Amino acid sequence: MPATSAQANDNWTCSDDYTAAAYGYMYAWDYIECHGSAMGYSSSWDSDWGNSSGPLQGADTNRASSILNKGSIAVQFFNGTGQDWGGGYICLSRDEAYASSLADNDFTSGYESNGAISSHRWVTASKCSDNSWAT
Ligand SMILES: [Ca+2]
Repeated sequence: MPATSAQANDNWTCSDDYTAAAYGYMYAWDYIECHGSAMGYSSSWDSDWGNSSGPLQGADTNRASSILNKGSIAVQFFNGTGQDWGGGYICLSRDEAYASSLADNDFTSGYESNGAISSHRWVTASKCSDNSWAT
């Protein structure tokens, strides 16, 4: 685990983080259960969590263990990078709100999504209808 500035008062649950989250944003944490400070958050998209531009950068790629959606539509998270938005993905709908442990969720390609997300974008729910979450 990389060193983080985890907040002492942060509980091992995503529900309080969801309450505190800003409307219109998705968040990602390197710990499960939305623990500590979010490593990144975004109201837009980012086609590469490992480059030096956009809301998620550098060491953020291949690191997320929990994610949260407080936007108005679904968030699609990809194993790969690039604006072709290809390859395996997972989706987090508005109603699902958060996934507390990505270890329980595989990309559509079959690979485990925990520690493997590298990009994201917002999409309508119909583009993400084939995902069910084990929270
Ligand atoms: Ca980026």
